[in-house]
Amino acid sequence: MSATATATTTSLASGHRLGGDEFKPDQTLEDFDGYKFSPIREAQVSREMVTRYMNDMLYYAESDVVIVGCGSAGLSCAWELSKDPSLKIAIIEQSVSPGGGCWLGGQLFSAMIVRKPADKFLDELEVPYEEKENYVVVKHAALFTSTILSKLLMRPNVKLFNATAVEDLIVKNGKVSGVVTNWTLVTLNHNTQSCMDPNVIEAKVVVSGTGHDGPMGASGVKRLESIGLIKENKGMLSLDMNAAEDDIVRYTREVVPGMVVTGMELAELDGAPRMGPTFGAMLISGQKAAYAARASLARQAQEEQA
Ligand code: AHZ
Repeated sequence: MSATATATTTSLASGHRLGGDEFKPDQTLEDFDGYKFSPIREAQVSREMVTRYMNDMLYYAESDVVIVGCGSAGLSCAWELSKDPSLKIAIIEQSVSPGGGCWLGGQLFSAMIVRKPADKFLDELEVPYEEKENYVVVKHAALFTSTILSKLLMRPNVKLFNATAVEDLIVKNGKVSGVVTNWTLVTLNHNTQSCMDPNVIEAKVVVSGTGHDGPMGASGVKRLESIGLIKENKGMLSLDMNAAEDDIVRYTREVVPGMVVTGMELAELDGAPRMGPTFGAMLISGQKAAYAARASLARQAQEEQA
């Protein structure tokens, strides 16, 4: 063992930490020899996870806003809403991995195109990009997604429940008042086991951002149609980037009392064209959905006082 390694091993024992931001050219592979973790009991690990999760379930059983779907629109909505620390925000994502389609650009290529002026949203998040005349290019869509996710999850008023699916809505007197949830693995197995009942989260506002039709896509507006709260889903139209992005932002709204719809789910509801791999409309639709949710909360508070 080299003299440097001996010195570092000694300092490791006294609590010195390897790594850090700086490149240390004199540190070697041998410096990791003798690396020792603090002891832990297995039951302690279990208790730490379970108490946190159960406390979150208790706390978020009554949320101000539940966001269904953690794609680019749902994430952008959550980011905007989380700026108000008084709001309790739960995000429900059926996949283990949050982010929906925004880990990649079109046809599984890496870069993400965002048309101006939605680059302001990237500036706010400090996501770097290459500037072009009418649009910007983020070198990898995952750079946007990982940045917004990490900043969002650091906010104290946000909880992400992933691997959890929304199976239905709570509706009372024509107002959406929450969601019906289950572990996604259970949701996917309702045809193999009889009666695996779900759980519920009450919410003053539900924001549905489940994307266009697909295995679980557009599930919010499909349910609204099947229970007669909306007349019909017109179905997403063929691709037209220029028309589509403006349409999606314009259509973002509280569709029925207590339920705001954002992102590509709106294309199914309102018959908007798809835009393919340009993401600006998802970011701004998410942002507008947050404003619509806040307006709904304010209106409900007034109604309660009257
Ligand atoms: O897993 C879904 C995804 O992460 C999740 N989701 C869907 N149904 C759910 C349910 N419960 C819980 N019942 C559910 N989660 O919702 C997320 C939707 O993300 P997305 O990326 O598919 O949709 P988006 O509207 O945020 O972004 C669309 C991006 C697209 S699609 C498109 C085109 O096809 O032309 N162009 C763009 C920019």
